[in-house]
Amino acid sequence: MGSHYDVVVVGAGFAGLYAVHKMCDELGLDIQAFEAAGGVGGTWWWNRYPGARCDFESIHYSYSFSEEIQRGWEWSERFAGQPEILAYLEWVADKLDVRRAFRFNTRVTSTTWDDKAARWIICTDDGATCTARFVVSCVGGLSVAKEPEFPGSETFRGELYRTSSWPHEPVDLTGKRVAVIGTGSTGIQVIQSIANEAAEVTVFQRTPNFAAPLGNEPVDLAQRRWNAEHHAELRAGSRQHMIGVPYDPPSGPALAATPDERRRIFDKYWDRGGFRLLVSTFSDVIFNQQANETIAEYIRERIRERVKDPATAALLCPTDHPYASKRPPFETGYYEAYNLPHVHLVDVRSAPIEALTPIGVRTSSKSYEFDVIILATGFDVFTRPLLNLGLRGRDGLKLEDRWANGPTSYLGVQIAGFPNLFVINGPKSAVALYNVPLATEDNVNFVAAALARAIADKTATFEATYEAEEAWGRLCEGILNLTVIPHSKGSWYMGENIPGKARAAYFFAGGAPLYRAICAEIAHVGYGGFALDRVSAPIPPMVRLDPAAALLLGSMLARGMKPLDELNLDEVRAVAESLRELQLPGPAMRVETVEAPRARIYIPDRAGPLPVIVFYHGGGWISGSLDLADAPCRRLADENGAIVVSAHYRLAPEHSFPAATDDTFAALSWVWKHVGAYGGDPGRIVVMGESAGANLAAVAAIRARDAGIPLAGQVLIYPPIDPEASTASRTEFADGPFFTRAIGEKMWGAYLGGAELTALAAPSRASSLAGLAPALVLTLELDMSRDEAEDYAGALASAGVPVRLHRFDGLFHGVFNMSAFIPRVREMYASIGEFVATCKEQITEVA
Ligand code: N01
Repeated sequence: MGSHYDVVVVGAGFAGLYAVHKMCDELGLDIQAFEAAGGVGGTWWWNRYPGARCDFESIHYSYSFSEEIQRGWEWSERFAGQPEILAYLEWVADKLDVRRAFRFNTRVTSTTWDDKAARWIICTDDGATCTARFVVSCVGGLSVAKEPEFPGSETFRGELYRTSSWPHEPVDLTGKRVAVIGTGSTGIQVIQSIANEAAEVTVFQRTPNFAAPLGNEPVDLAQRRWNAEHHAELRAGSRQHMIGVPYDPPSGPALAATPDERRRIFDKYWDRGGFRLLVSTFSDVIFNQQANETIAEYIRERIRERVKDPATAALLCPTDHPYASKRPPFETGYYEAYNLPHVHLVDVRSAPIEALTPIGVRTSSKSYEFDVIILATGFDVFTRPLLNLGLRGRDGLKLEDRWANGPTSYLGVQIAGFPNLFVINGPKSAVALYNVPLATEDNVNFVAAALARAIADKTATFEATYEAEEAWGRLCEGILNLTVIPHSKGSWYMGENIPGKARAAYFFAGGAPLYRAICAEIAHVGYGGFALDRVSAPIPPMVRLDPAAALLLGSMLARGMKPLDELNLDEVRAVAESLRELQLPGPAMRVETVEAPRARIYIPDRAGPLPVIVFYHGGGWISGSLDLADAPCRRLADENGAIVVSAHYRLAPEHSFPAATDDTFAALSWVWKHVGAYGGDPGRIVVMGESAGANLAAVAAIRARDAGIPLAGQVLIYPPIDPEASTASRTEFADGPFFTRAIGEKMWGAYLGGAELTALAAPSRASSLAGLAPALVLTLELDMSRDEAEDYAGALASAGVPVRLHRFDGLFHGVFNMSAFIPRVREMYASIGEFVATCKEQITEVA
């Protein structure tokens, strides 16, 4: 068998060039790289069709890993055309001297895992075979054209071109009758570019697209200077942004804006060009169909303004899918092309193309004659390029069989059953909605670190586990289902552009910052979810997140949220108050305030006497306020038909232990005596708290028992119970998500202020828990205080207290205050509602 390498890399696009550089020059590995094309460039080598250009600005759509490369190249246009991008990649390849690793014009035909040798056997179309310990696929997602569905292409007597394998020699269209089939990003670029060159252009459109202006222009000297001076901050901004470009954040929800405000914002970003229209306008357009319709109608209006013939304009206006549910295309004079007398639009939705004929195109209603036909019908995205490598994994497992029901992967980087195969920007990676060069660098860096680890540890096999793949697949699908994307029809986003291809989540739509944070966590915990020499590390918490919680965390990361434990006291307090923006607004109702003890009393408009909830806000005893608890208390009052008393308590460190427990118990005592005057039933008081407030509620329940105050129940929403608890969840979720062990320890420290730990701070230390009010304990899977709370529920049950324990999967500490963004918080309210309703009855033990 031929030669033996450490790594085989396949592909010489953005990913392949950087991967070879990283692995050869930084890891010192012995590499063979293959490329089917005759040179470097990947997609930019193949797609030479007229008008091909990028639609992320070139200063962002370029490598960031090398200061020298970044500073050494100057872009002539904001959005460079294909020749310039190709020239850039050729220049980079020379600078890095990576061409020597490649065999060009060589296609990989089979890639087979040899379990005994723990190596891949790679065969190429030149008849050669080699082996490698690792294979790194850099074949790209949009690199295999979709097979045309219509017969007869071989019979056409004119010139037939596919955009994705456009000739290297110039194609002269002057004086010719040209057909363009397809109006995706590619078709749109072709049509606007050839409209003035060909004698006639006939566009066959099946689905109109929402195209918005690209905003391309030459980059002048002043702009170049400015770009050079601001590279570092532009790149930092890009890495922080959901799609990897430093664009403005959106202005809140479209549905909260007036029509005039919406118009102003849409106009602003329409004029500025590119993806800004999607990402800098309104936060809800990608998540909410009604909000989406506001931007969709805006684009339709602009199309109608630009296209003179109303019937043509109507045909060009999409009505069957939400904006951005298909990958949005960008244009320069596309719609104006249809005002030219020799540009015609044919609707092939109503009369589909049946065949290409010797003279042109035949639809179900008519035959057309052409000199040239251009196919811009898209790609078999993500899966086909990998399937074409002829992959067979462990025990001869064929990738086709593994993916019979749609692609699976962990992070888009590995596929279970295919050890030591790494994929850059594979299916279920973040690349589809992430500036490609940066997405590529992130993936290559992750893979290079994994290889370095495997090599250092002499690990023979490095592979994703099936469980991790499943968890990742659930997260990808769950996030996608929160967006309007699944409402598209025929989009490559969902695999629907290829007849017979599985409809699935083909990519991770949680945004670049979250994707990067997840990858970092996975690496940090020793490659959680991967098996090294078949020994697997647990799937890290962030992969197990509820999709909505994941998205929220992603948007916090995008806004530059620092870890809570790195914040000072004022910052922690500001973060706690800012959580109000994440809450669903509470219903309007009568609210009274009392000053001693300080409290707000929420009084629903119902006939009393009503059950009573005494609520203590969270905030780690050092932050939070009655304002933070306002919306939840309104909702609790409304949903439970209860008087809710939201009790103020003094905060640490200014007022350390026992100030908070004394205040909260004093409030409870006051409620017991006075709530009748507000329509409450003192015989049906439930004490309730969230987080640190739940700790105070648990202690108040003990003090109430000891003082002879009857309680109907206690609701402890993810309570911290004991600062010295030594539990598995404390270790597993020490780094979050969101709430960390370090901030928990700081909060406990501030609260106790050096005081001796007693049952008044740690309720599990009470000499007896017998006789306490029935309890509902709500815990969260991904919360470090989970186990101590569940242990406390167990201790209550052992002491004969009726207990309900309800654990919520995928959620992290603090979510009770995030109801507007995490729909499943509703389930917490429902659980509380059921408990409060039965508080006077016998509660069965479920702990
Ligand atoms: O492919 P597409 P693309 N009869 O799948 C039509 C990237 N890109 O090559 O929508 C008639 O979007 C099909 O119609 P329908 C970018 O990510 C980027 O244009 O299925 N029509 C559609 O109109 C982009 O999303 C840039 O009804 C048929 C078109 O062909 C991705 O590549 C530039 C048909 C295919 O559109 C793919 O874009 C170019 C049939 N039988 C591409 N079959 C940049 O600017 C298909 N169609 C960076």
